[in-house]
Parts: sequence; C-alpha cells; structure tokens
Amino acid sequence: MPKFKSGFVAIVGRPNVGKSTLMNHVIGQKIAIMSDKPQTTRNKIHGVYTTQDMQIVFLDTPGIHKRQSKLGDFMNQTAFNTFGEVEAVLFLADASEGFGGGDRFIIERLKNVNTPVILILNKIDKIQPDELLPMIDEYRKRNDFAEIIPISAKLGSNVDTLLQQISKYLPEGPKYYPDDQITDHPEQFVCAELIREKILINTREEVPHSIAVTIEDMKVQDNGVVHISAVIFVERDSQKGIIIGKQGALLKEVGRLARHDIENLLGSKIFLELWVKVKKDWRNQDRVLKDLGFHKNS
Ligand SMILES: Nc1nc2c(ncn2[C@@H]2O[C@H](COP(=O)(O)OP(=O)(O)OP(=O)(O)O)[C@@H](O)[C@H]2O)c(=O)[nH]1
Ligand SMILES: [Mg+2]
Repeated sequence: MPKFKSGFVAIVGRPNVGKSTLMNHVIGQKIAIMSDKPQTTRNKIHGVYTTQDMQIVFLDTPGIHKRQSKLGDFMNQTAFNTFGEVEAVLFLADASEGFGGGDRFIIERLKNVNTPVILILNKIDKIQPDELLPMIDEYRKRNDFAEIIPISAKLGSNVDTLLQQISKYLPEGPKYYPDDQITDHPEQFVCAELIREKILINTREEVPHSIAVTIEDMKVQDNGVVHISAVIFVERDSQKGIIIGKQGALLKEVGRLARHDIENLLGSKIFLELWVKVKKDWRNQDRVLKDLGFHKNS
C-alpha cells in the first residue's frame, strides 16, 4: 500500500491575484474571504485538503505589497514568514496582467529560499491561449521554478493537475488535521471575516482598508438559533456614516449577506447583531492591532 503523504504549502503573491479563490476552490468551502479589492486577506489562514492518500495544508497569505501602515508591515511579514516553514511555495501571478514590478520584488525574496517554488499563472480564463507561452518564457527567465502551471482558480481549470504536482513535493507524513477539519481558524474568526467581506464588496476607496471586525459574543439560544454580536471598527466618524448608510440601508444589506454565508458555514439559523464603532488610526497602533488579533508571530 502506498504510504500516506502530507505537508504544508504556502500560497503567496501580489494582492488580488486570486490566492484565496484558489484555496477556497480546493477546499470546496469559503474559509478565506475574497474580493476585487487588493489586500483582502490580512492573516495567514490554513485550508486543509484531505484525500485517501494525502493531506495538503495550504497557507493562504496576505498579498505582498508596498507597505503603508503597521498593519501592512504585519501582512507582508506574515507572508514572508511562511517561506521557510513549508514543503513548497506556490507563487501565484495574474496571467491577465503580465509580469510586473510587484512580481519581481517577490521573486527576489524567493531566490533566498531553499524550498521549491511552483509558479501558478492564474486567471487564464481572461487571456487568449496564444498569450500563454510567451508569458511562461518571460517568467522562466526570471527564476528557476520547480514547475509552471497555468490555471483558472475561479473556474477550477487545471486545478487537479496542480494538486497532482504538489503531491510530488510532499514527504511521507501524518494527518495533521482530522478528515473533517478544513481550517485552523475558529468559527468566530471566519464569521468576522465574512462580515468584513460583505463590507469590502459594498464600499469603495479608503473604507475597505479602514475596517476591522470582531465578534463580541456568540452563543446558541434555547431555540437552536445562534446569536452573534459583532463590532465593525472604522477609523473616522465619516466612515461610520458610510458603513451605516442612508437610514441604515448599507448596514442592513451587509447583515443580510453575511447572515446567508454564516448560516451556510455553521449549518444553523443565526441572529446577527452589528455595531459600528470608531477607533482612530487603529492600523498604526501596536496595542490596538494586538487587541484585534494581529499578533506578530502568526
Ligand atoms: N477571471 C478570474 N478572476 C479571478 C480568478 N481567480 C480570482 N479571481 C478574482 O480576483 C479577485 C481577487 O481574488 P482573491 O482570491 O480575493 O485574491 P487574493 O490574491 O487572495 O487577494 P489578497 O487577499 O488581497 O492578497 C476576485 O474578484 C476574484 O473573483 C480567475 O481564475 N479568473
Ligand atoms: Mg486573499
């Protein structure tokens, strides 16, 4: 009988290239939030993929970007820290945008790592087939990649091939997580993230980056309904107005969309209570970042 294989792989790349979309597709459930706004993911998130003969633990990471705040520093460091702790690094690039300065910056950092780097060219659904080969050549000139695999994370094209290729780099190993566990994060974290996703989708410009969400309370009531109380932190009074919206319309819509996703996640009815509070310049305050769950070593 073949031996069980297992290991960790990190998904890294610029913001918005589709890292979380890929992980969710493989896991088959939304555990990492996704949006068309860059810098959606802020923490490292484990997604566990288990079959009969292997277990791959994916580490979804924040997009590596030009830092603008202490939160940004934390996010970049979170991504870089994963390079050394995995069997392979999946470097995701956006095929529809071509090679750019942001990719070069990451490749330079990857050159100092001993871990094999698999280049994934994502969003091939957005390009013409004849654009692919010249792009692969361009990337190949820049670094010695262990594999180069074009995919569409959104449509799931070629993701099976990717999984097979990853398995080549996994050693014989244990099941790190039980069969039915798909992430390392507690439900409360995923719930808070789902609420943040709905705000990202419904707001523009500076607002998406200025919010943080915490779950203050979560308990099952006698009638089986899960009561959740969440706080949305913003940096300024004006942003509080935007999040609440005209006669509370935006907050209501955020609540409606989040409730739908959270009910899917928990598999039970929920009652969601949302509060909006101002915490001035929280992205640059070490103490506040810590309170909100951004710990240096995670
Ligand atoms: N057309 C197309 N769109 C995609 C594909 N993969 C992801 N997207 C879209 O790209 C956007 C960004 O996706 P995310 O998964 O949030 O990207 P990310 O790399 O995790 O972004 P950060 O967390 O900000 O670093 C979303 O609007 C996705 O729907 C793909 O294969 N094809
Ligand atoms: Mg992400």
